[in-house]
Amino acid sequence: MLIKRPPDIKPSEITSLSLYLRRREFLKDSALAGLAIAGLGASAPITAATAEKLVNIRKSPLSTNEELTPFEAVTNYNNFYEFGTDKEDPAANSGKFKPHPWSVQVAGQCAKPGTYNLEDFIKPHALEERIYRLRCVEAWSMVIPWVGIPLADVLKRFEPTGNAKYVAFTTVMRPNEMPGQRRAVLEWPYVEGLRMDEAMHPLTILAVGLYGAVLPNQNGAPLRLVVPWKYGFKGIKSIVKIEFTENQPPTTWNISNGQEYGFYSNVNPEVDHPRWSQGKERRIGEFLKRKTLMFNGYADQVASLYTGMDLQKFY
Ligand SMILES: Nc1nc2c(c(=O)[nH]1)N[C@H]1C(S)=C(S)[C@@H](COP(=O)(O)O)O[C@H]1N2
Ligand SMILES: [Mo]
Repeated sequence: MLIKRPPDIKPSEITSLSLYLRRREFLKDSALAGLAIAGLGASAPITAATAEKLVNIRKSPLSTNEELTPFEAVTNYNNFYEFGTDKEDPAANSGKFKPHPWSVQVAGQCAKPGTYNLEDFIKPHALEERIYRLRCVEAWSMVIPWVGIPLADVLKRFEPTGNAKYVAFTTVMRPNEMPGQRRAVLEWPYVEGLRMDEAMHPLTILAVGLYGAVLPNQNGAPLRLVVPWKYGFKGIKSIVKIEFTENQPPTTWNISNGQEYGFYSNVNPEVDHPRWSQGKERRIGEFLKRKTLMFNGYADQVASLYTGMDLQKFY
């Protein structure tokens, strides 16, 4: 998450792409769609048109109605250090990664620990589209149409016990497929965690897709966390383990640099990162910065989770 260079997507590129995507949306249901997309394909990003579509997705009332960040930006400007530290690296280096078949180990304080196939706990008919802002600690943001299910619905099925106070998540460890893991830029595997009430909050989802299609590898295929009121780094990708714990679990960025990254990681314009302000953000594709909102704009829904906590201390 270190800033290495200014974000490098030109607004002009995004505008033309946005038009392309709207055109696709318009054509989708017509008999000519396949032909039209094939025709556009020569100059357009191939992934937008070819990503495997998900079906029967419900629209969620919890979505923001802000303008979407184009598919091209969402899938080519990524943080996924397992594939390299530059924003273009995940798209360039994740082609060999195999997200199928996939299983997730469930462990710790629950009645039903075990190893579950992805299909066992992500029921296709339960999929929802949730359009959320993603606010990175580097002070850029996007609006992404995620496809997923509430994390609470998944967790409840494992019957957490009264001792389950936190949920810990672990990313897959596959240095053969993830070139970034061959270098010690972070401690591998990547780990993250939430307090139980944060994990069970209706805004917290496990995502399996975006833009109506399965998650591209660079966005965390086949399963990643999305917590819209927290900085992007809480959104751990390619999850292989979920563990209910009594104690607060370690988190990768806190291990890496505890002065700069805390466990809570709530988007908070009033608590600066030690090296830069969190007061403003650049929405990818926009020229002028906008003010960062408390809890990334979700204060009405989540502020009560932190009543009585000193948010300077619990950053
Ligand atoms: N396993 C893993 N998960 C990760 C990261 C990572 O490096 N490894 N980066 C995080 C950061 S810093 C951000 S901002 C988001 C970016 O998600 P996106 O690339 O889908 O936009 O993923 C988060 N999840
Ligand atoms: Mo980030």
